[in-house]
Amino acid sequence: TKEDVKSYLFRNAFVLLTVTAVIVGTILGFALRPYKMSYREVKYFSFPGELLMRMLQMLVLPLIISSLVTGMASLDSKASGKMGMRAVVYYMTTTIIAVVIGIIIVIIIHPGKGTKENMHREGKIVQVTAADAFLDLIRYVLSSPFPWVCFNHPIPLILESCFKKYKEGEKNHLLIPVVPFLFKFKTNYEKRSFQVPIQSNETLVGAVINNVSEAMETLSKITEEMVPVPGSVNGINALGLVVFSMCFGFVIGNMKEQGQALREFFDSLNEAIMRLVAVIMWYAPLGILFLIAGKIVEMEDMGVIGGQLAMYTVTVIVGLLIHAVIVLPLLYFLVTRKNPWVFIGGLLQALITALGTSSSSATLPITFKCLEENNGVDKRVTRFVLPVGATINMDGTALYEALAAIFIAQVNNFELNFGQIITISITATAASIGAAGIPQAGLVTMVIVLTSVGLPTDDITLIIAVDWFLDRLRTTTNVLGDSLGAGIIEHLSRHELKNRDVEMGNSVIEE
Ligand code: DAS
Repeated sequence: TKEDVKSYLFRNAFVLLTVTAVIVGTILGFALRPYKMSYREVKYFSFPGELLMRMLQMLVLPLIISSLVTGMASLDSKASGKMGMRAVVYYMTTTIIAVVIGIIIVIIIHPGKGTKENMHREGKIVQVTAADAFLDLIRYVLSSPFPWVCFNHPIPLILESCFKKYKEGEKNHLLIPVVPFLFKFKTNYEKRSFQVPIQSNETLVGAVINNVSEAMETLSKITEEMVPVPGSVNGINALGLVVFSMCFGFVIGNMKEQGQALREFFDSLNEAIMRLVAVIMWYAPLGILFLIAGKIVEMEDMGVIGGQLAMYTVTVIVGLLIHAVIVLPLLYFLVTRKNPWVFIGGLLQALITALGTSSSSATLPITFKCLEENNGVDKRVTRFVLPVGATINMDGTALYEALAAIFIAQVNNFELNFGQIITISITATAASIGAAGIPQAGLVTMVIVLTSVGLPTDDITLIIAVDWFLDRLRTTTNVLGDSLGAGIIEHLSRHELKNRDVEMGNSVIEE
């Protein structure tokens, strides 16, 4: 019908606008570089981009809560259990595949040449035994499955002091001295006193929050500070909030009439937030344009980036492309027998937003919109899996961390044995789960991977120059992984969803 044609054009005009924004932003950025803007000028110039970032951040918190509560409330325990299992299996499988791709690619291309001369660095390698590495790993897994350490620009400052301290420590090959230090550094630096889980028990206890508003406050801190604040570091308890929202949703889902008011409240809250998202989406192209242009204006001169770093960048791009363009679409096709490219086409706005913001969390509102509206994914699935996926499922980050660790080994002429490569794959997986969905979080959790095999953590500084760029690419891969995952999980859960529909008389959940 005429209406259909109109809405089709409307949607495509929007995609076109977003793509144009990326192109214009890139051109504008390069065109303005010769003018060598000051830090202050760049800040003013990037203002429209920062505005977009803040608008998205504003919605993330209520979106996570309302979507998880309504998502859980709309499923019965059997369906949510099964869906949860499928999500976990999907997350683990794709993350491990990503890590393997990263490792294979970096070994084949071999971007690191065994000399750090032209990389202006010298560092000593701390040898660790296999037993030490194993202990590290166990301790890491036990002590901080979700170390919500969040860093912002300029990272070198923070890392440098961390590593200095780290080197002075007695057991300098162990990770343990580093993690508490990161947190301590955070507290000293900011003189803020909110709790950060450090020990295993604290992390686990932290999953049960004792104060909802406090947990929300810490979560909003992270998003608030995604706007670069020099040297800011933050810890949050998002896990607690996720767990609370899920429990709450589960309970009101089982409350029959008594729960009706709350179900309707959260449903309507979710709906209201999504309407705000729809408005923001119209502003998104402009914001993305300035986010990209601003970043290009302020980035370091490309001439500084040496041959090895250029090779490394290419290697990461190849790895991410293989995962995002071949593996994930193929997996989607094999499971659903549907055309993955049609699905990915519907996600374009979310992918470009991820590219512009380098944050899966900030992209979350747009991801919701694309999946539900363009791809028609069941809301019970998106609400249930997206908030969790955006925090723990990071294929791009996992691939990147394994690849970067091996690159650093190559640069140091450090022969990795098979056991160490396995250790890297396990810690890279853990580090990607632990990384928060904010800009450059993966760079920080990489400390875990490097320490596990005794590589010098100082060498993270070798790759910082290109990280802002690679971060955008891995974030896009992360968002793609979450989204295709939602499609796959919906397909696998179709029977449970249908049964539930029948049970609920087909009208309770959706409009
Ligand atoms: N940029 C992060 C994200 O939002 C993760 C990372 O730094 O790797 O996905």
